[in-house]
Amino acid sequence: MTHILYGAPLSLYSGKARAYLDWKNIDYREVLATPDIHREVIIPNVGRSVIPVVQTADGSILQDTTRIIDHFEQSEGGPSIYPDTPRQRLAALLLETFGDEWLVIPAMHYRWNYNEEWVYGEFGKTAAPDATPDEQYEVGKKAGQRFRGFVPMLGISEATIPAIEQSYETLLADLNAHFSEHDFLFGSRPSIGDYGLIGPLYAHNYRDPESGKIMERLAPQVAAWVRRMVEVEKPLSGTFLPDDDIPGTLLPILRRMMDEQLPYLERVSSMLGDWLAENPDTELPRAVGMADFTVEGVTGQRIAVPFSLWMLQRALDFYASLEDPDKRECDKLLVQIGGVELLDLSSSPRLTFENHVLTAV
Ligand SMILES: N[C@@H](CCC(=O)N[C@@H](CS)C(=O)NCC(=O)O)C(=O)O
Repeated sequence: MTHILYGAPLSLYSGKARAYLDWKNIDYREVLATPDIHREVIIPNVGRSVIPVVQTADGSILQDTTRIIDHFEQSEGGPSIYPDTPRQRLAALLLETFGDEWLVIPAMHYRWNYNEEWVYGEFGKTAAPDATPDEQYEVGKKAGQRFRGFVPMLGISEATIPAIEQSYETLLADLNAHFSEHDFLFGSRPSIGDYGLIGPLYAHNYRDPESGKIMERLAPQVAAWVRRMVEVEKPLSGTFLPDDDIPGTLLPILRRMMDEQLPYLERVSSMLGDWLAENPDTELPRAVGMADFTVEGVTGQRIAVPFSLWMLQRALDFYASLEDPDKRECDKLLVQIGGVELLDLSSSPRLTFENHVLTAV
């Protein structure tokens, strides 16, 4: 029996998992996550409706792309998407957090403000694969409402949209410059950072037609990188750059993360601390309130998501595991990207993510 990926073509995190499984040359088949699959497989095993989910050949259920990736990194061995060297590995983990937890803002903005009618059809193709296009549109309109409802919660509003677009277009220009020189973030092999970025940059910002046109027009090298990521020609191949090199073209991208996402993560950390003090022994909610965030000088409010801190904790744990000389090298990188305060977040409430549940310990 092979492994099964329950996912969908329009799903951000399914794209991340699929691209990784293909590069890792995993023997799997993808099954569309229809309402029946949610009811019969996903909800009973994971406790909520979420994709992607992997059922391994021995029947274990994996949810969350990071968990899925780490499972196969361990079980398969072989070439790894985690660089061995300190600066590259830290930067890769940070960029996974940036892609997974921050670029969902431009992803959802462009999807819902430029592709709304089209995407209802896509929701319908997942919810009712055998229906006619008209029926799919109607079914999809209902199914998509839940996701449309996330848009304001993510901080996407009339006031913030011009800043979100300015930020995204500059990010595209920065990534375009990088991918003009390198196949992937750290050389000729994709890293965990590439997989973080591919979620939003494939399913939403490349595959959604209007968003894809914007990417092709402004950043053709980014579109070419998306194709390299999702149409895997040489699994398990390539190398990371020698000497733990962080190409200069990555610095503006890391700086953007520190400028935009880090202050937000600091607020979420402090709000989580307050929430835990007031709600001892209570299961963590998905959001612990609304937090300010600022993009290109414009401030909005978005849900304060503790899960984002769990993603960051992976990078901080890696830093903490390093010996002093390697830490000093990473410190220099953090100075270069304006991210020294990142290390203060190591005193953030500690989180675990076990059995599909996020818990403060
Ligand atoms: N961090 C998770 C996120 C999974 C996720 O949010 N998936 C989306 C679809 S791409 C979903 O099912 N959202 C519905 C929900 O969470 O309520 C991962 O990496 O797998």
